[in-house]
Amino acid sequence: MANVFANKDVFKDTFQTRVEQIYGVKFEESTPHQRYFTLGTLVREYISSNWIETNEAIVEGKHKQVYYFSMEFLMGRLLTNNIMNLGIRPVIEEAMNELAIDLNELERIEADAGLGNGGLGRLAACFMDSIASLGLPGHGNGLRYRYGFFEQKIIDGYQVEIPDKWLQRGYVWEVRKSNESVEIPFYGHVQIENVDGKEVYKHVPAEYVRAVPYDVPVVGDVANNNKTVNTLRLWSSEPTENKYPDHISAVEYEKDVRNISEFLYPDDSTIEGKILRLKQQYFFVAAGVRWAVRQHKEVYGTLNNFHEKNVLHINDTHPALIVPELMRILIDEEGYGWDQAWEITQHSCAYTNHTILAEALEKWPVDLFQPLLPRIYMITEEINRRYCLKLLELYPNQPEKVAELAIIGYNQVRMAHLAIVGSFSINGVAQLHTDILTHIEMKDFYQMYPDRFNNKTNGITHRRWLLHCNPELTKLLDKEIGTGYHTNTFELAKLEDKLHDERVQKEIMNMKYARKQALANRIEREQGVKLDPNSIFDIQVKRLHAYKRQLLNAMHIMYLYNRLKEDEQFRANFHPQSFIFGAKAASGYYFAKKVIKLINSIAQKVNNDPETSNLLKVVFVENYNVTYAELIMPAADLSEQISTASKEASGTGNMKFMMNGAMTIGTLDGANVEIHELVGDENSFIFGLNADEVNDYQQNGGYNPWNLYHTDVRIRRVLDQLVNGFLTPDKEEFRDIFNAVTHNGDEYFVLKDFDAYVRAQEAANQAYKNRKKWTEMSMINIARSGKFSSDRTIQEYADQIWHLEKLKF
Ligand code: GPQ
Repeated sequence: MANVFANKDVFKDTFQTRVEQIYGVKFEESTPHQRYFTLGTLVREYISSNWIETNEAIVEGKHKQVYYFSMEFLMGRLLTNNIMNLGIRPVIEEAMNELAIDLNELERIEADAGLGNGGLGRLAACFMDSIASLGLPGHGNGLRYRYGFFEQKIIDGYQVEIPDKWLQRGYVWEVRKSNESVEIPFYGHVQIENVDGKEVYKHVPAEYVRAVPYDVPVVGDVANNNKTVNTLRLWSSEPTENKYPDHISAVEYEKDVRNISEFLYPDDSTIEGKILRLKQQYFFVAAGVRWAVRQHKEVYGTLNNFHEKNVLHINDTHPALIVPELMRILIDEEGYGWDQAWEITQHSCAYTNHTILAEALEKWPVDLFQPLLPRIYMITEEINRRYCLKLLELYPNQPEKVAELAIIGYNQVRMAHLAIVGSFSINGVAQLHTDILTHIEMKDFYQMYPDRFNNKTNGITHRRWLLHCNPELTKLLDKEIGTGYHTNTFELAKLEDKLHDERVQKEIMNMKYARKQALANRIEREQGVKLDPNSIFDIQVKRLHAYKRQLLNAMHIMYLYNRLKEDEQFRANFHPQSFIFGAKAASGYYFAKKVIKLINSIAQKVNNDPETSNLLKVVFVENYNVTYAELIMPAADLSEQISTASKEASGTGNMKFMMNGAMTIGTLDGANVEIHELVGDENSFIFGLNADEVNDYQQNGGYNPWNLYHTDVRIRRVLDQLVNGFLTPDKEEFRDIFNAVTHNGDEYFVLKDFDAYVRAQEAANQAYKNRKKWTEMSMINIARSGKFSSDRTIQEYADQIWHLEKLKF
């Protein structure tokens, strides 16, 4: 096919013709949506040849591949990403200009694909981009939820959730591959047959669900002659004629079946043991494993070398059923004996842990698991039995230890234990997190399998989080340090040579001002609050969770407000500061929703007080998502990373902010530790308890927050204001927040870290007044952020875990 993007004239002609052909309207009368969809279609068609070539190159080169299994892929929009990675943006831009079409407007039409909750889902999306951009063969495997992460509205200060109908107008990037559908069995029983004197197990399911794949191309950056287009395969559940249970009607069956890929579970902090979620997990795991197995057999005709040519990556415990599922295929369908099947399985699987929070560790009640997946349960039991025999050797006469470490215990299947036992590699997502895993949370496993554990500090794709979202900074960097950093972010270090160059400093200041203005414009347009780009933009955007301590931020603002109202001198020395929040709370998470209401109540009070409104502004942005983040990340001066030390496994927003020149105000938690190592005390504002201190307190039953309430007048004042009608007429509105940090022991050390946080905030506010110095600090942060490109992370996965080689075309 002729290259329609070869030059602007060819593209212009084709584009207009195709709009008319597809929609049967004159080009001049076509709608922006029709134009967007046609442009997307042309780009997808253009991608096809490289997509085919990539798949051929994998087969011909007999390349090893990774399948990244994840319940979440928070992709955001893809048009800009794709045309930038393909290097065709200039041609399109020029043509659109001549047609008097605003390309940005077309880009804004695309729905934000929000098939994930937060960090874990966005990490998977960044990884997809880096795998393809490094020319590595690797595919995503997930669920095609009909409704993604809910849309958030704020009404009267409260969060209201609205279904996210992202597919309503069609999704231009996906290709339905019905011919590659597979049938996934559920329920029923296991039958034992005698074949040639050998016992053979067979699952006799009561129902099947059809899994239909929708493939989305993952386009790598074409730099360095890279043509890689990998596949993100998302499975949709549909009814099958094959077999459905006799006791329900066809209508009910159809409804049940469609439910499996209907909704993303909107809670990533507490795991709900719901059968639908287990169904989702087995559904996309079983479909994905069949995909990998079928592809492998087509090339090699045997599964003997499956583990030499494939890695099945388990993104958190959600896809851990890969382990018994692959065992089932090898044993029941391919006739392998247990030991060889185990050898292949255990050498195929790798697992990443993303949290140490106990409430987020998945455990499935046996009563729920066994009826749904009888054969998988049986295999899991056998894996457990053999593993417990080993445990018994290690811990003779310690049955309680064996019970504690078993895969099945107290009538629950522990998914983390299953993933650890079944994988050749287990990694944490930042050095501190991995240290906590190996020394505390998974200490016994680490002793058993020291060689399996390793660290892979997270990263973010600089293509989206710098080149795409911050055109001003990109242009400036291109001019000052060349474009080498586009493919090797360590070259950002060159910016340090210009640290004291006043012209460059000025340009950095202008860049920041422009990005702040752009964010301020949207906030004013949508929410009616006017922010001054000369004020400090202090931003906390992430999921709302107690451990992330948005409450600490909010309490500090209340303290600031009090102080500004009554301390003349403080007031005179204070640089205006704008506090911006963005966060979604899980629908059933009562405390998190209260904190949203609190922030909005503070905003009401503070923004409408003429005495302070020039100094202090508070905004809670509505519906924070990937697309909004692209506007927010470049606009920050201060990046709030204030989780209770030890609780945030890594964080990735911290990296996006840093790469765009924000200073971190944060605890020594997750990857903040590594940011701090790179920039030092002079270029970050670190405060509060460290992970060891938090741990020590926790070992000793916590601390007594009442002592702080009674001895720190600032804390007492703010807490009293929560319950005395200061913010809302209803004095009970925030009673439970008051209780959480007092009567209930302040689990997340909000009061304990309050004083340190106030001092760090003061230091930041004062530092900002010296704009020249601040700009140098900002430049140091940009210059040293190269490590946090997910290209670095993925290269480490590829070299040290997956053992992948770059594709040759
Ligand atoms: N994370 Cl277990 C999620 O976003 N969802 C989850 O279910 C779990 C972890 C986050 C984690 O909280 C962050 O600290 C990490 O940066 C992120 O995963 C990616 O590793």
